[in-house]
Amino acid sequence: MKKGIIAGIALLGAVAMAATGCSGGSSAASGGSKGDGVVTVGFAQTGSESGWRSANTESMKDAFSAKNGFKLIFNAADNKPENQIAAVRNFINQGVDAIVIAPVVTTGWDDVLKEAKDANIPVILEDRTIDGSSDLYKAWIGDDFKKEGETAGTWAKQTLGDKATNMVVLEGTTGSAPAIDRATGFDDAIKGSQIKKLDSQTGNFTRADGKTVMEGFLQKYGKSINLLFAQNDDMGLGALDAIKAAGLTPGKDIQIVTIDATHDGLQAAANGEFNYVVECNPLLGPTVAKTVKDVLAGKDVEKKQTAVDQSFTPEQAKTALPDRKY
Ligand code: GYE
Repeated sequence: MKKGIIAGIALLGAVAMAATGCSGGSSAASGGSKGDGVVTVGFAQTGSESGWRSANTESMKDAFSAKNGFKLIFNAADNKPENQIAAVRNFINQGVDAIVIAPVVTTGWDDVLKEAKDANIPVILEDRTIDGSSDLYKAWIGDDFKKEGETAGTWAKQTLGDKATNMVVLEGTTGSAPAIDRATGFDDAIKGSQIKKLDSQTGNFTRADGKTVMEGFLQKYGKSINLLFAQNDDMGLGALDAIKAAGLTPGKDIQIVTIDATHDGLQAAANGEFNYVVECNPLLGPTVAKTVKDVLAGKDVEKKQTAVDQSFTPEQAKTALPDRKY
């Protein structure tokens, strides 16, 4: 088994991945299929909360296609951890060849992942990470959420940090890795600045909740809000409605920084309504599918495979928009 440190950068499909660490091969040396050449994979998706999620689901379905030798059993858990654990148990009972999970939250995984291990079914995590032993899964493929938060926070500090600034935060799903890590990265980056956090509440990564929570912030703090950090584009887009309804101009009266860089997010930046957008690449399907095949073939795979993300000013968003795939 290879050890530690950055092993290389692989360009796989549309995503540039920086890979670190390495895990051992799978015990399923048969190549995974039950003799018919088709690899059956259960995919436990979070739900359908955002534009990012739609793009991720599409990328996964494309990569795990029949044409590529897969039978995909897809489940979306409506962002309920208990639904997702039930879906994984169901995959185990069906005897699938491999299980892919985009974990809604970081906790509660030990028992069901041990059950998968006992059943000799390899588990690959995509998108979100979990707490607990990394022996319970073969690999994780996703984005660096802490770094995304840091990038957003660094922009905020450089743009507004030397004058008294009142910030509100729309958090993602409580207990999810991106909500936890983006907050940590952002808060670290604004340390020593004059940015004060007035309030921080979950908007569950959705437009509807982003709007409702922003309405509450505006009622409570009125015009004293200068900065909004929305942990994803969708909540920021929902907040735009609330800000306009309050008679304020987004991007001017309230500066806005978001994460994801979906087409709609970049469009809001190009319109001058978002001031800065940090990318989180959802096109992980090809890398996940390759990793599943390698694990089932008994090959060593990189344990941690991280997509490389960019960030966009309004001008850069205008340039990027025509080629944006999601
Ligand atoms: O930022 C958000 C989605 O886990 C990185 O989940 C993902 C996040 C993404 O709903 O839009």
